[in-house]
Amino acid sequence: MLTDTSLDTSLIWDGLWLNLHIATMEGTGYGELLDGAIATCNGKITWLGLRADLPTGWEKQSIKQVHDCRGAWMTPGLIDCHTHIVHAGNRSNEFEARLNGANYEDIARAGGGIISTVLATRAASEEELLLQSLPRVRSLLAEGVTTLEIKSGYGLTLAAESSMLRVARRIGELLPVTVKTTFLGAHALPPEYAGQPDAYVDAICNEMLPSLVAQGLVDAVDGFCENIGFSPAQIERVFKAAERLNLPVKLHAEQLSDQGGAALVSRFNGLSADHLEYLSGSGIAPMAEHGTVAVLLPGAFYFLRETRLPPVQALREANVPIAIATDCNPGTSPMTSPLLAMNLACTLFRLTPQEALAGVTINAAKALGMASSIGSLSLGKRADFVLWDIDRPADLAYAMGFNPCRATFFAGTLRDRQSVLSVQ
Ligand code: DI6
Ligand code: FE
Repeated sequence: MLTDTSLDTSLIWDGLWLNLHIATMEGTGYGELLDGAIATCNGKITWLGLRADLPTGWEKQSIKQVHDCRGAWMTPGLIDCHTHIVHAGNRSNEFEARLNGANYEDIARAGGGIISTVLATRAASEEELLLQSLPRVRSLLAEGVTTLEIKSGYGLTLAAESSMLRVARRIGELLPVTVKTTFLGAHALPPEYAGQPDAYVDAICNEMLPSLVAQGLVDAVDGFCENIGFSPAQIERVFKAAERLNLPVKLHAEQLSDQGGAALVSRFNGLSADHLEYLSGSGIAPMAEHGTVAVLLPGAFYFLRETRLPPVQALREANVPIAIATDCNPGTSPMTSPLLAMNLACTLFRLTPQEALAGVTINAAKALGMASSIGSLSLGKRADFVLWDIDRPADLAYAMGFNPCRATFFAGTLRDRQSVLSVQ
């Protein structure tokens, strides 16, 4: 008869990690297991606990790989739940021009702004887009990212949006990382539709989205609800089209002004409302009610030198989960470091280091609708995890520009640097 702690011999472990501390991100705080142990089988977590509680007799099992982690800390693989990482060119020229005194109009007249990225992205072949995007993705991977969301939105025609999304899918095939794609056709008004935003929204709803879905390129639908983007009524039409196709929605909401975007996306049971600097109380209650995650993007706040802070304390009080992402994009957040995003979330938004880590793990998983399979370390979840050379979890949010990632395991398998770097 087996006792509670003895090894169930029908259970085969193919990996075991010992001599480590684990931030499971389950339960309260970091869900710490000091001197913990974790075992996997077929890419999933099959045992997790204190080393002292390992089932007796485990040493007699033939385990393919036993990893001596020499005192490292383990966290779940990091999740970047909001990026525009596939795009061509960059806008450092505008950055420099602005710092030399140019104003918005000068830059627009010189063909700058978001449309310059649209034109560069349209002009690039898929191969070029991939080659330009891979180094940015590698930068995320070097800091332990195992799941990544990638938005379209710099194509704004069916052909160019599908190219962006195909490149996003290709990244997930070439590299050991899970990619979730998001159709962001309602990002900006393409020049061909100048003065006719509703006609463009018709094209999004009736032509672009259905075709992209038929090609298997869309996991979720997003929009930019703003004075300089699309109105709540236009976004609602896009969301209804998504709903007809059974796709989850999310929204760039309340970044520059309060448009009621967070309430709108919540009404559609949206996965997340993102940015939220101008969010008011009337948007928070619906988010709490519908389980819509608040995705904060401190890179854009920093780069735009925004001063209005997202209502972090009110979000906490309403129990709205808070995620953190890089928003990697060439215009407002040219950032490819989730660790820096964590640091900025703490210094600028006053998140705690624990909240920042939850923001790039369990709450980012919720923002992607994937919390049942990733985002924390618990039985049955995928064995995506990172080993860090740190003294305590707060080090991840504390340091600026230092990467203590020793190793990343994707579905239980070591993701060695060579395989990540050699992909062309
Ligand atoms: N909000 C932003 O900050 C970016 N997109 C969005 O919806 C800006 C993107 C760009 O300027 O290229
Ligand atoms: Fe964004």
